[in-house]
Amino acid sequence: MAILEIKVPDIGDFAEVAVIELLVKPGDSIKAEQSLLTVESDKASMEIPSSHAGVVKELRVKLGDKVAEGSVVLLLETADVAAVAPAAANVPATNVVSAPDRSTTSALPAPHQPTEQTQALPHLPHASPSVRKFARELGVPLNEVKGTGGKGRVTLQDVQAFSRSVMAGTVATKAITAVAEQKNSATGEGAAGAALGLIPWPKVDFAKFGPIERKNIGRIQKISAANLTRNAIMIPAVTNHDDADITDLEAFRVQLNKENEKSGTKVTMLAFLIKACVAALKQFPQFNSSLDGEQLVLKKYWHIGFAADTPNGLMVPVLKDADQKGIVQISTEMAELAKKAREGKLSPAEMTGASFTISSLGGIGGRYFTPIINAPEVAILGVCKSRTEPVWDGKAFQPRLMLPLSLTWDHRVIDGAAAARFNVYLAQILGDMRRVLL
Ligand code: CAO
Repeated sequence: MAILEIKVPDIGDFAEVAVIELLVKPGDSIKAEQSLLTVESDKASMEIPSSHAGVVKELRVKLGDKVAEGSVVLLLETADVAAVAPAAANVPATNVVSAPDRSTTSALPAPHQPTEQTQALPHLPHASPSVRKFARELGVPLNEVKGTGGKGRVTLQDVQAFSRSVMAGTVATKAITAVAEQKNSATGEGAAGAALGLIPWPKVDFAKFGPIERKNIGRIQKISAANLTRNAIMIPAVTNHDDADITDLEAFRVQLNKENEKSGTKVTMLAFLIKACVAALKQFPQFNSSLDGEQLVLKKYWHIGFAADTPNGLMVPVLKDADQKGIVQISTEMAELAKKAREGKLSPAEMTGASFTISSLGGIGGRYFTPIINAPEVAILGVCKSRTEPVWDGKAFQPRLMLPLSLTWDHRVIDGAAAARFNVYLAQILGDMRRVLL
């Protein structure tokens, strides 16, 4: 065992730099090359790595301290004394201060170059490399985050809080506002598109080409537009298409509706889809989650939103606890929620809390489409109209009723293989609903 002094290595042209972030504390076990602290000059910020693996015994610096090349930043207890070999370098950055088994020696940590040149990016606020990396991973525009650290430095907490506000819809980034303004503005006067480097929205005198009528855009449509724009821009979304053979399920549905004719409850394919989706969500829990900063929130409830076309625009009522309800109850509740949506009578509670959404155009038509994820959910299923198609069974083509499925998913949480598996599993369930019992 040896106690090493870990020192600030050669940091280039900077005479003195300030400690802005401590990345380890006494008692921490660290690996060689692990970052110990972040220092910052007025030109750059950089992380100081450890030359050895070991346990931090004592920190010799605190936030705000000024350090220079050779300053001791911490004492490290290491068993790695063999690695403390004399290095062919003129700046010892590590000294053994207590080495019962060996004589004093020194080693140079791996050279570490400044990782961020703020000089080259004059508009970027102060932030450590790890905070910049974190912001980049989340897609958070750092120059829009208000820093609460010293000299207005943006901290990890600032980035997390900003990201949460955007997800909650209380804050919009300039990029979102710009596109929303452009999309919301019938006249294209929203100049904020410039923030995205986009050319201005085309401004056309339509009356020059023929008669026109102007209508104000409704409140619900405006809200939807802002949300859809944010979700379309911020989520790296991909859509996988597949088909489910619902021949037997449709026969069962028709029979069920005959049986329930007197009660008046009509079961549509959407009720089965909700039930089948719950089974698939249980099988692939990441589809029933949300991103929250650095964490994934996996939900242990299955509340399914469904898009409803209403005279006022798109609404998404939420069928709560779909896992605990049977097909007939789901159908009844869905019909009530859809009616309320069309009458504009949904309460906020009936429109919130969804963990996954289905958008069914099955009653209308079409083959496939690419629905936009209803943030902060991470996936949405689009469904179109089923039709009878010739399906090869290995010997002959059979007429089968096929349902087109389009699953859009957030690539930050889900990957293509999982999405393909989700669709395959969902199609299996719809092919034989007995599988929900498994
Ligand atoms: N394939 C074939 N037929 C289908 C079907 C499908 N996938 N889904 C529904 N149908 C049939 C129903 O069985 C019903 O047939 P009958 O009239 O013969 O009984 C008919 O289509 C109409 O169904 P519906 O639309 O009334 O009922 P639903 O449960 O399927 O859907 C609701 C309810 C509220 C989701 C729907 O009315 C609606 O608003 N859909 C539009 C959703 C939308 O706008 N999505 C896009 C969002 S992105 O802008």
